[in-house]
Amino acid sequence: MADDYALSAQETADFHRNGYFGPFTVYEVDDMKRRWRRERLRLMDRSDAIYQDEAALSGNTNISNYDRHMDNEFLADHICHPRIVDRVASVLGPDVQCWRSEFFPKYPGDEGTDWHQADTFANASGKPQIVWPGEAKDFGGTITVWTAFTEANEETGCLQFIPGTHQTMFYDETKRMHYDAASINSLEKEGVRRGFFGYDYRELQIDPDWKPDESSAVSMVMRPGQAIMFWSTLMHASLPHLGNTEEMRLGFAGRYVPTSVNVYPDTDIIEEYGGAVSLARWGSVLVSGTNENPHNRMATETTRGHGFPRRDRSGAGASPA
Ligand SMILES: O=C(O)CCC(=O)C(=O)O
Ligand SMILES: [Fe+2]
Repeated sequence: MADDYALSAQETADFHRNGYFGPFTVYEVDDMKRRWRRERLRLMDRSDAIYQDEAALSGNTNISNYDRHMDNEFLADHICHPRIVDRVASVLGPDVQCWRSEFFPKYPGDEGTDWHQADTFANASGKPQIVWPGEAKDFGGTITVWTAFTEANEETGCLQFIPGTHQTMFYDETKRMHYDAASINSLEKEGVRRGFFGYDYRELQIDPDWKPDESSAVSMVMRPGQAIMFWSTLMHASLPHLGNTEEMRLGFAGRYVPTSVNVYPDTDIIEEYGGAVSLARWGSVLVSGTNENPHNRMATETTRGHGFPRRDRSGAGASPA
């Protein structure tokens, strides 16, 4: 393919060692800023969003930020972007689905996100949201591609990673956390204001006395339009927004797994972050290859009839030197 963005052998090796790859450019800075000025206004109209339940509409729960690629054309094209999908497919294989997208806003003064790892994503809901087949069942996770729609730096609240931590879970997602909306923006950990959207992620620690090795943490400073891909099982967090600038920090995360993974098995609602929504209009998006998994429901177009542009990587080989 002329425009093949697959990872090189060296980049793939780096990804497997560190648990992340990037940042890499999806849009040039000015292009991203121009697009976001337009899309942020369009997104205020939720009339075709797939979650119309009261909890989603109230806007005080994370669920209101889920899966807007299902009604917004820019986000639909974004999760299918060749610069993202080729890189993800070079790790996951040719048959890839995007099962969730989420906005992560940090407004001036907001706390950072707690250190955490996610394997099945039962962390907040209590039910596994992704289940890998066979041998991989005990250890799965998803590849998240987090794109900075605005400046993400140590003042606005960039992501932080602890490289190489993606192979061992320090949290048990079968334990329960307790949601308390009043705890938002009120907790401090090791001198940094961090929380988990109304939960305290430390409640899931396997060893209550363990602490993440923050001395090894690296900050992922990103310009608007840059993206980073990482295993959800990598130890990750974000810094608080210090409020030195009025611009919010906004990340948009797409979550990807092979089509062989079962998504939302045995459930027709998502219940977490103090809200619940029906999955009646949800579908996974096949971003590359084919789906032969009868358990998964695929959406072929947005609720406004825009088709998801699928990547076909079957003919992709090594790029000519
Ligand atoms: O943006 C953040 O603060 C957290 C993002 C995150 O945890 C994720 O994308 O999985
Ligand atoms: Fe996360």
